[in-house]
Amino acid sequence: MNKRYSMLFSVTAVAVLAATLFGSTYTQSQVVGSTLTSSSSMSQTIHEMGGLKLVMPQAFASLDCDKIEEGRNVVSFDLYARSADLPVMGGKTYKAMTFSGQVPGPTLRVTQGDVVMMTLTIPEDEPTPHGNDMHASQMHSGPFGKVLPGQSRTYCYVAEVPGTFKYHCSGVDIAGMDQHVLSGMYGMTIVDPIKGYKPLSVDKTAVENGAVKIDRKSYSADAREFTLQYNQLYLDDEGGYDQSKMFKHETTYTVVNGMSFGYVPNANHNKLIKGDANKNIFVVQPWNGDELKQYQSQLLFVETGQHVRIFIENQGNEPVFWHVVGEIIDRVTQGNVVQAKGTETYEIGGSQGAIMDIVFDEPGVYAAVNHDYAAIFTGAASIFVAGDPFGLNEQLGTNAASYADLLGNPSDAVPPMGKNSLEHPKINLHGLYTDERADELKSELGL
Ligand SMILES: [Cu+2]
Repeated sequence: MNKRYSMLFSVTAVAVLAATLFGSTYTQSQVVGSTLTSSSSMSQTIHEMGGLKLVMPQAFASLDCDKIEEGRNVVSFDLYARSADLPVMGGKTYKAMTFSGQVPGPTLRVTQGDVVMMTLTIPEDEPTPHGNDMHASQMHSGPFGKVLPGQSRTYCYVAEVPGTFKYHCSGVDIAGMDQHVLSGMYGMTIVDPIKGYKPLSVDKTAVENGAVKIDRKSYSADAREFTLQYNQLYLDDEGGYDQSKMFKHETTYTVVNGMSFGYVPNANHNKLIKGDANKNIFVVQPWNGDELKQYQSQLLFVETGQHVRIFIENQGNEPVFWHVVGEIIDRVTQGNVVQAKGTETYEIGGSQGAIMDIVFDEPGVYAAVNHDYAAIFTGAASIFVAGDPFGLNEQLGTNAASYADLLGNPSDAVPPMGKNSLEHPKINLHGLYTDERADELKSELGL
């Protein structure tokens, strides 16, 4: 468990004694919505108290934004909070809470040693305060606290440790934190190692003079990159957050980058591959059609023989048993430490990240799953297509290397560029974005 959380929750046990409590002007229904059905003692107590404020100034002094050492690169990261109804499968919507109008929130990418200057703004019309806890920092959300509607607050930290890290809303001084995070207020920070990523070597075998030998393949650190963030939705019949389901681990949907089955074929793929838009290759097809709305599913395209790096963050409440059907994960890195090589599945616990390096050798369709059947069948199956397994190049008379050139990759699975990133040939709008955010991104992406 993240040390900040373990500290918070052990403190929770003696909350009344150890914390400085204060009254809140926000009612419980404003803080947590009207869907709180559990009267579970401790979180209920925190809600009733209006939140927790932990005062430990010595242990968690933040970096003074006015006193940053010369020579450090400062990266500004501006977020705003926006509650909105966003779609889930079955033509319904749920009561989402977002950073900057999207789930997950924008991905921050920095280099080890950079200063992050994060500013959270809460618009006047937001129904509740919000906070932010960035796991790439080494201080908890207590001193940052809740930011009230109409206000903004900034804090600074040095991103000392490379890897992938969660950031998330800390609720209203922790009250409602579960609701805010499980409704969409989470995102990822990628901290690139100061010396860049390590080259990848993969041992294969080859027959030489009638004998089997190791045939080591080497790949440069430069890779085509993706981000996949896993979470759950726990919903009541009206699309509100159902805390009693969360306590019982009754997942309504499993989401990858905010959506269930967000990376499966859409009508255009079906037309190309099956010759008929309605002949679905994959049976669970949430938004089929030609309109290419931001929510419509898309596929993840890679080349064969290409170094692919996938930044994963488990934002949720359940473990992720990360597995690619038909592949072996060539390397798993956490922080800047290689944890595994040549592994079939790698477990990523809640609020934990990992960097997966894979080379897809054969053209084909590969499903990246959380190999927990409850997760697969509620949304955690994402399709990678390597090379040209359907012979589309011949059909279309193109000599593109793969479908990435023709059809493009979805914007919500593509991280900002880092020093070892290979540029995606084409990027399409795709993601759990509000219409306002989708319009902003369209102009950013030049679509
Ligand atoms: Cu929030």
